[in-house]
Formats: sequence, structure tokens, C-alpha cells
Amino acid sequence: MPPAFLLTGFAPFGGERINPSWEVAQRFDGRQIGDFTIRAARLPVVRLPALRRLAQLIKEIEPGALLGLGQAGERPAITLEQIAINLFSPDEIGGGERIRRIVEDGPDAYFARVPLGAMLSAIARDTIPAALSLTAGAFVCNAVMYAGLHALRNSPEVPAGFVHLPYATAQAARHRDVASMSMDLMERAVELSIATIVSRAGRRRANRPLRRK
Ligand code: PCA
Repeated sequence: MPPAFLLTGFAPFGGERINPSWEVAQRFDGRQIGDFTIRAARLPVVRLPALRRLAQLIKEIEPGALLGLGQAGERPAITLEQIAINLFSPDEIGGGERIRRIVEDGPDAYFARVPLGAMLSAIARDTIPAALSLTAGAFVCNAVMYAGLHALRNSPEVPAGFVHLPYATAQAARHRDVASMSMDLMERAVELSIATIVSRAGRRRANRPLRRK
């Protein structure tokens, strides 16, 4: 069986009708990129159910690579996340949510384990606005990025990372003064990201010395 590439997106939140992360992720479901078959999954924008679903997906699919997508509507470009922090601190603390750690005894942070520089160059070569980001925030996206890296901490050969997408044009049409990007451009940037990740992963697998158990 070809290895699976788990690509997650989120349900709409904050009064939006769509979430570009899921609109884009679902376009890839079942596609073959390099050696990998893409499996797209939609997560709820609620901390515990999202983390439970992610844990279930990782257990079921045993992905050979993981990339999370989320919406960061206040950002004008695609942003490649460098760090996930062990902190859940939503802007609006309601519904019983408090500031807390994501994994009680987990490390303070994890660095993304995807070739960020190569992904950024590939996207920039296609003249799509993109940048590296130092924080995925402290809401559900960061929690999912952190939990993914934590779940795969003993499988360093499995690339794992997170990319935030701006509003889609249809969303921006309902707001004033916000940047947006077409779904097709976002899809292209995600395709380039996945292609970069799998080409590196393939090379690493081919060169990897046998691992001690
Ligand atoms: N964006 C939010 C959560 C879900 C999403 O798409 C975030 O950046 O945390």
C-alpha cells in the first residue's frame, strides 16, 4: 500500500460560511503525489474534539506525512508555520475554555518538521504571496499542529507541519478591507508544499539507515 499523506482542514468558524482550509484540503482527497496517496480530513474548530479526531486519524491511517491547513483570515499571504507552542489561549475565552497547556507534560514547543525553506521557494517561484510565520497563534490550529508533532515525536522520519491560508475571495467580499486569495492559487501553493515535502521524504526514506527499535 502506498504511504498515506494526511492533509487536514477545518470546519467554518467565526460566522464564516466556508473555511478555505477544508475547501482546499478536500480537493486533494485521493490524489497521488509522489509515492503518497492524499487523505483529506475535516476537523471541528473545538479544541478537544479536534484533538480527538486527529489522534484517531493518526492511529487509523498511520500517515507517512502530515500537513495541517487552517484559516488565518487576518493575514494577507499564505503562512508556513515554524513553531507550535504548548499553550491554548483563545482570544475569546468562553464556553468553559481556559488558558491551558495542550499536553500537560509535553515540551513547551515543537519546531515544524517540514522543509519550510524549500516549500517557500517553490511557492514564491510560482509568484504566490507566502511567508514564514513564527506563531500559529494559541487557538485550535496551533493545538492541532502541536498535537500532531507530539503524536509523531517518536517517528522523526514522518514530516509534519502546518500552513495557514488567508480568506478566500468569496469570504473577503463579505468583509471590508481584508486581503484574500483565490481558492485555485491556494490549492496550487498547497500542491507545491506537498510535492516539496514528499520529494524530501522520499529521499530521506531512500537514504535512511536502519533505525534501532
Ligand atoms: N483557524 C483557526 C482555527 C481553525 C482555523 O481554520 C486558528 O488559526 O487557530
